[in-house]
Amino acid sequence: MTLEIGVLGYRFMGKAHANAMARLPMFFPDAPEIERIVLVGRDEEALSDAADRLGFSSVSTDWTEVVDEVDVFYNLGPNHVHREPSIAALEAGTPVFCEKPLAPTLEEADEMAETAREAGDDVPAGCAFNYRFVPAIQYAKRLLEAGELGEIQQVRGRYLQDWLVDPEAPWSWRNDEEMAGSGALGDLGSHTVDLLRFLVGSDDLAGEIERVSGHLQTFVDERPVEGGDETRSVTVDDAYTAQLEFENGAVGSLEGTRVAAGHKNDHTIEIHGSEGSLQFSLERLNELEVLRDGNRGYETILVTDEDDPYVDHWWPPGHVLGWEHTFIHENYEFLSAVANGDAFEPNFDDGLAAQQVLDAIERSDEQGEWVSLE
Ligand code: SOE
Repeated sequence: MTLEIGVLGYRFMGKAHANAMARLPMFFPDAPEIERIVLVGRDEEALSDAADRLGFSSVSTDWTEVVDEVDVFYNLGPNHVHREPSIAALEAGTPVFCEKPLAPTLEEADEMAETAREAGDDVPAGCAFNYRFVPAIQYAKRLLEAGELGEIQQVRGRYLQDWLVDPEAPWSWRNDEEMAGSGALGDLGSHTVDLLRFLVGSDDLAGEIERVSGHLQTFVDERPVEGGDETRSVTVDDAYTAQLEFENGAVGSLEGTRVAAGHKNDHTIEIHGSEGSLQFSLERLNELEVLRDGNRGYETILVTDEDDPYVDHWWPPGHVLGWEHTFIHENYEFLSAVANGDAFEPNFDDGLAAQQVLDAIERSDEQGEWVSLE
């Protein structure tokens, strides 16, 4: 059976997912057969051009006509467009893959996760936290679950970018609270929170995040609108920091920013247990630094061996993978789950769980005190 796919959104994420879909039959022959049948957007001219480039056979400017016509619906639009089409698709029994953060607000994420639960496990609702599908992260998870780091005591996650360091960098929807929800917190922090939950969130490791103390900061309050003389207000954070406490008593710290000059896409995770440590950096994503067995220094594990996760689908050992592969891996897992009627993770409940942490960080900032998660 061929899965007919409809995708809303054709810019950055549209390109990343369309590229993944095009690569699947070449490198993952056991992936379900798919057809990119419709690309959805508002601007007809840009849409037709994108459909030609990204391999879609038709276009639509009305998502309501698409969500129940396709076998799978991808929601890759800006955050404020996540809720309505995703809910409509799930209510029509169509599996949904939605970009992160799941929604601009906790209320919307809650509603989306509830609809996904009602739709049931055979209608997968995935939240596209692509960094779970970096081979080194999956390798790290195996080590942690095998107990190789002992009891988890401390975690650290930071995600640094610099595309807003210039005060003249143009305004976009990512600077608007109504459309985005939050700034660096939601856009970057959602990834970091999800990775920490994925790696140490199980009951026999650190468990869930129980309370947080957060701080958000905006450095540039107005930005120029591209192609004109106007400016628009920035209503989200440029940077956030947070402290965490996990269920097992482990402590953690988070940081995310769009104004860290010199850092383009620097996502780092560090985990310390009673018997060892590990660290990962997206800028060296084929490597995992691990310290264990009482050694005094970190060992660099090159995650490009044939028995490493997904690598057998690609090149001979040592021929490195990149950022785009994370999308190919997540599309492979998600579409296989759809075809086989299996559950998929990260799902909308994972999207909601990340949103609960982000929301608590924002409330903590407003109230000036630690906030517990319910
Ligand atoms: C922001 O610049 C961004 O594109 C995020 O939206 C993505 O989720 C992240 O993977 C890369 O940075």
